[in-house]
Amino acid sequence: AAEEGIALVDKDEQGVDRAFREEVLTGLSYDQKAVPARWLYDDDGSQLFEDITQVEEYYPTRAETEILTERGADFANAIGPGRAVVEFGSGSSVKTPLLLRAIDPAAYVPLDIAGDFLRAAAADLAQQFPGLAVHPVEADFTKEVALPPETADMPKLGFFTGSTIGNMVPRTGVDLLRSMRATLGAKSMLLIGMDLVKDRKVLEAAYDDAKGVTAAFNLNLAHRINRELDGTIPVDALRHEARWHDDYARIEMHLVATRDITFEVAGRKFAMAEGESIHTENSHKFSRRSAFMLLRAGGWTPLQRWLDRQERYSLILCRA
Ligand code: AVI
Repeated sequence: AAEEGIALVDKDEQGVDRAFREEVLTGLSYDQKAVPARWLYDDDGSQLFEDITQVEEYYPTRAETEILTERGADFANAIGPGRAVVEFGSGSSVKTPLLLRAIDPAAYVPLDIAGDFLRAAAADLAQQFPGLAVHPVEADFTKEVALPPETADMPKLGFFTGSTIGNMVPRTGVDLLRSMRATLGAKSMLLIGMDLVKDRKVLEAAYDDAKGVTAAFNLNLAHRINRELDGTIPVDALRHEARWHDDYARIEMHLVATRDITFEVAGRKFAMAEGESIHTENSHKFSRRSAFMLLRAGGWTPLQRWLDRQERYSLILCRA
């Protein structure tokens, strides 16, 4: 059964996430304004991201689901039963049942920063797998996380889907992989999704869908800043933009000012000239070599790699 979960997010007396305030204020004071992408995921943002995974142009979720659906026997062989599956940034955990059914784990530990969303999803999953111990942990998984004591003696399998590693610059990605290794322990494995470099038109469309769901996801960050940090950002003066940056092999999301604006956040004043932007997300894309190099730098040895039929996306199994 799902537990209440352990709250590990640091909030002040007003319930404001301290790290959110610090990182927004710092990021808005840069020449190129930037807010780390993890702040896109409050409860509304997490729901909007789930909506993105359903839009026509956004292929990564479908490609990854296809691999998880069709390669169950491979995973069972390569991973074996009895592990505690630790899912980093579990969200609504829609892909999780595919893996759990394939490998027969001893426990499931979803980690996510969006607490309400996490607990609802964990309860749902516990219902689908009545015999499985489910221990949700509300945590910022960019740092080492203390796992529930019930899982102490079980070998772990980290599960990090969706190519979320691509949302980090390589240096941060390496730090995260190393934290994961510290969280999971010496005998652990990691199954990680990594999206592949491809035609830039396909990539730009995936991050700027015709229905405007990705735009709403990006703009939600400005709404969140206004809601949680006493912000006065005129959201109607911002537009969503997705740009491919070839040297960095990444899609960048920006909120671009459509006119000169001034606003306040947490009592501090900011200004943006027309055309200036807040950089809100990077989504790096990988080749086989660049993926393996990043994983090795993070302390993981790649063992096996699977692609979807159209070869747009990869799932890679590593050992610590
Ligand atoms: C969660 N992450 C891997 C998504 C991505 O593809 O970079 C977030 C996203 N941003 C816009 N669309 C999807």
